Amino acid sequence: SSSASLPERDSYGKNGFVHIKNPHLDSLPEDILYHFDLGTKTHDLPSMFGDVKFVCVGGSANRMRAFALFIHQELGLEGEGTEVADICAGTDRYSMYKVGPVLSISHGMGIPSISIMLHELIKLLHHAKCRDVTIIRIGTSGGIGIEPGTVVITDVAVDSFFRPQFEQVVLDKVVVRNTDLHRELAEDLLQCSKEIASFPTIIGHTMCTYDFYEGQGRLDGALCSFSKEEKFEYLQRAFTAGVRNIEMESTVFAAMCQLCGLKAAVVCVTLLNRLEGDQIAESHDTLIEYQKRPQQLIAEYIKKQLNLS
Ligand code: R2B
Ligand code: URA
Repeated sequence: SSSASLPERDSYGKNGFVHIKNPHLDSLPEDILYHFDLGTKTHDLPSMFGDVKFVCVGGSANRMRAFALFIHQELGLEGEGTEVADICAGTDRYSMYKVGPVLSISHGMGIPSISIMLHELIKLLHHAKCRDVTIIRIGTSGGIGIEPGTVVITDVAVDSFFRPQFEQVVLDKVVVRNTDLHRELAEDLLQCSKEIASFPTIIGHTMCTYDFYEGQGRLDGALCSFSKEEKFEYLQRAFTAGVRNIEMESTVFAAMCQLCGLKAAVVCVTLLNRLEGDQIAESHDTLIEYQKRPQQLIAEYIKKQLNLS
């Protein structure tokens, strides 16, 4: 049909439930969420997860554990946060922590890794009958033409050609999906950043690539098939197209969350300015401090939503 080439997209849920767009799922006698080591027969997912309202995801298992401990402290919950246990301890693919209404999960690096996690997470939220869930990716990125340490809230994720879309290969066809993020959520997060005001925060486009080195125009990989001039010409064009940072998960994250009716945001700190270099050379302590910035912003947002601040 004539609409076949239009990107797939959806509007946000009418009843607040996640949308599972798979007619085959209902006929499964049991759903095993293999990479989480959870399942519908082995676990009571509604009682374990039914009260989840905020899901925060990020690449590293350690950082997502640190985020869970931090949010425990910020929400003023009882007990020692140190006892927060990894719900996915039966697998070392992903880590998952639950702190009150907040779920903190790692997704590894790159589109395939986060995509597997999101399939199982979205099914988990569905099986658990969660409603009105907001999902936020808190991550790291390379900035373009902005001060290192700046936090970028993504308005739209773009691919390596600066197109606002994600191409999913399904069987032997390419399905094109829209990668807009939730505009109002992005604005609310920017407002929160103004209230904290301890680091620069902007809204901009985020470019998502399949590689950290050549795929992001780096001159310092094991392979490099372009000149320094070509690198700068490409990054300059990205900047002109509105791209302010580069990472490796935002397009599939935006596409899947939107199709499943999840209100989603991407909030990444920039570790360097790619117009100044390719290597991440800041001190360990500086990098640790930078990585806390998206966490501080999201903690503030969640507290506001829960009327705790
Ligand atoms: C940001 O940082 C990782 C690469 O260093 C990757 O997961 C990403 O998106
Ligand atoms: N993550 C990326 O994907 N790129 C960077 O330059 C830094 C972190």
